[in-house]
Amino acid sequence: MKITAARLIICSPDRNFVTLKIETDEGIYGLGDGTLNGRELAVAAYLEEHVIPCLIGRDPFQIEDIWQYLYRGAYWRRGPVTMTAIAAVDVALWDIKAKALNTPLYNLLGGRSRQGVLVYTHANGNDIAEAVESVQQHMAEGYLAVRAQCGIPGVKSSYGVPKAGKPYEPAERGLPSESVWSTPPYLQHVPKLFAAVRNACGDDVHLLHDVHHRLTPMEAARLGKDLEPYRLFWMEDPCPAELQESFSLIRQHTTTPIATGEVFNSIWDTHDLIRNQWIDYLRMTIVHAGGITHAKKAADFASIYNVKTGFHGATDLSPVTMAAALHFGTAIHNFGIQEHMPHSKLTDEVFRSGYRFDAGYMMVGEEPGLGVEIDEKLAARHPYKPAYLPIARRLDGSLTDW
Ligand code: KDG
Ligand code: MG
Repeated sequence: MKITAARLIICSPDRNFVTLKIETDEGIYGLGDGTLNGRELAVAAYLEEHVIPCLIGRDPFQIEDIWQYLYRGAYWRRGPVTMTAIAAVDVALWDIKAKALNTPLYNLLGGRSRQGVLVYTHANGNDIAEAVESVQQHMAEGYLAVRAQCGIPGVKSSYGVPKAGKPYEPAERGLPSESVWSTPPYLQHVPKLFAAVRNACGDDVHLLHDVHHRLTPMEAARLGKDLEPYRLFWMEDPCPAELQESFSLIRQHTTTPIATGEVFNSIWDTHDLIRNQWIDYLRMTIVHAGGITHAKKAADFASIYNVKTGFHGATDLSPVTMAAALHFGTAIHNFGIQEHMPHSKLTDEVFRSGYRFDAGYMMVGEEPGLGVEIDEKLAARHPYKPAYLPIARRLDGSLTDW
């Protein structure tokens, strides 16, 4: 089999997505997601100008060799743009191979290890009462695990809280909006949120919280300790992770489990965190970390140290990535949980997928490959619109991590 063409479908069915379609001489094609929220066209240009011309004529079954060719062959390594572009190619090749062998993708990753993939979704509210109600609503929908975020008194546009009753979507049209951040009220308020949620929702639901990189290691240690009575499933991204040893300090002080890595793009971002057992869950995701080929190596490495996966799955990861993550989670042994933020109706019309939600779990379909089709005509009716993630400033005006 030979790759005969590869092209990009860039569209905005309620939010922006970059999708790579790779075609072969046998009429089989594969889809890969190349969406990097707020930086979409950088990946598109990388693919268009530097990757696609090198793919034509290659054997799509040589997934490992093509991965190494795009990674080592570029000389310049890593980075979110490069690794997202490589992921788009990699996932499309796995899709092609599974379709050619007429089997669902999970069968190429070791076969089925579990019936369904445990997922968590997002609950949020402007205040604690609204957030509690939102957790209860998601439990009523069947979710067994829920992330809870709420507005913090005195903090404008708190992370994770939707504006004007819309579903939560951080990227906004126009230049980046500015939000305000203040750590002391946040540290006071979050334990109160989880006290109220546990009290109203009982002991059985798994509760998660995303700190979104905003604390210092010592502040995160304090928060982890204060949350211990509420037995969280995890505290996510407690502080920025460029300095992996920061997590040693958090770990010494708290038994609240820790998840990190949604902004990682390589196994090299994770190895101190994993081999020192400073984290419990790895958030690094297929689309931003070189695809299935690289994520499998990271997950296997993590498995030696009892670290499980908890892949990123916000709406900026397209249904193509969601399907890839679900096949991956169905197959690997050290799967932990998968984030599931449902896409809009329009997104799901453009990307028709075979997966479905059932009583707290996501089930992959049995279609060959990923089980996702793209409606290119509908996609063309929703062209790309520039949008950016917000930035955050402290009360004194200085820039901080959003
Ligand atoms: O593009 C950025 C979002 O995907 C991110 O802010 C969402 O932190 C996030 C999460 O855990 O879903
Ligand atoms: Mg997060």
